[in-house]
Amino acid sequence: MAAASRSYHYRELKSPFRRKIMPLTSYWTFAFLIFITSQCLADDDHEMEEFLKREYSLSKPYQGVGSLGSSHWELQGDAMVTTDQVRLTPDMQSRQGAVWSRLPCHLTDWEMQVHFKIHGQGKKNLNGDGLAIWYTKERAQKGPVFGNVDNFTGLGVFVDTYPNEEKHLERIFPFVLAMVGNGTISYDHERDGRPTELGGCNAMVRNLKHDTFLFIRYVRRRLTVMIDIDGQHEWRDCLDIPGVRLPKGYYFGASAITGDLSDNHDIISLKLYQLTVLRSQQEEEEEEEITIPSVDNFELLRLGQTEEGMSGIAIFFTVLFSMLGCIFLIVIGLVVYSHWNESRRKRFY
Ligand SMILES: [Ca+2]
Repeated sequence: MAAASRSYHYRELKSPFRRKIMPLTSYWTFAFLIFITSQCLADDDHEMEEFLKREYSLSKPYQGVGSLGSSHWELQGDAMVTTDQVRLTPDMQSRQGAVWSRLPCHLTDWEMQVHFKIHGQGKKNLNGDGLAIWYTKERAQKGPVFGNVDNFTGLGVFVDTYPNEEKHLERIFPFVLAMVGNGTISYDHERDGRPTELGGCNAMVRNLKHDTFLFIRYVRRRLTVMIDIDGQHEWRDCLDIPGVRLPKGYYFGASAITGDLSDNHDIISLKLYQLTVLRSQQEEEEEEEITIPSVDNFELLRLGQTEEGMSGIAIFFTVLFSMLGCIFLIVIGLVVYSHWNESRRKRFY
């Protein structure tokens, strides 16, 4: 039932939450479906409406993208616009490119639909490195994490096409993975981001004839990622994590990088929908301002914050007390030595 409610045709429906007008004869079927759906999707039982937000969306014909000031989107690095796509990197070695929204997003609940394409000459596992979709404080900076900066603040959803860590044979690549950073956590490239991953799924997305999509939904602090890569127009669950706290006012972006191995990393469209969710008065009151990204019950993030908080003040006091201790010991030593020397002299005379 859940799978059925998530299947759709792109031409008429772009989201599982798009409302349809039903003929009167279908009323009872509709009512029955609503009842069943509400029973199946315990978390989706709140009424939702969605609106495409053009200012945060990127689609053909990419008018003005990349030129100064005339678009909501900015190109960075080797990224290029063509009539059919925004090419983040070409299928060439050592390239890095990105496209970034110029506007900070202040929506509480949203949904991003990513239409992308990864293709190249490289045979299986001789291609790299993948692309990333971002909702971060930082924007338009070059770096090692799929072309973006490390120690980022916010959300990253990665389509990792190259297995750097050879040991984990049980994981099939390409692999889709989500990570939340608070500005102090590093992405472990050599381990394909495993130490900091929130969850993920494998996704055979390279060199496909049909369209491939990624769906990122952030509603009521729940992060859901789904993929549609089989050409069936059906969303497949990838990860679903409650208690994800993301501040407002961050930037959407997409980036990609190639190294010794390469691929064409293309964005065909980024469509951002605002979701209006009905909240109870109690929920509204409990809603506090989030300033640092975090994930409930996820230790790594908290550890990162503690380490950061300690580093400045703790190091200062450790050094200060160590120095005071050394001076104290030297003074005691000198006093003992002079006493011993004096008593020795007295005995000598
Ligand atoms: Ca990798």
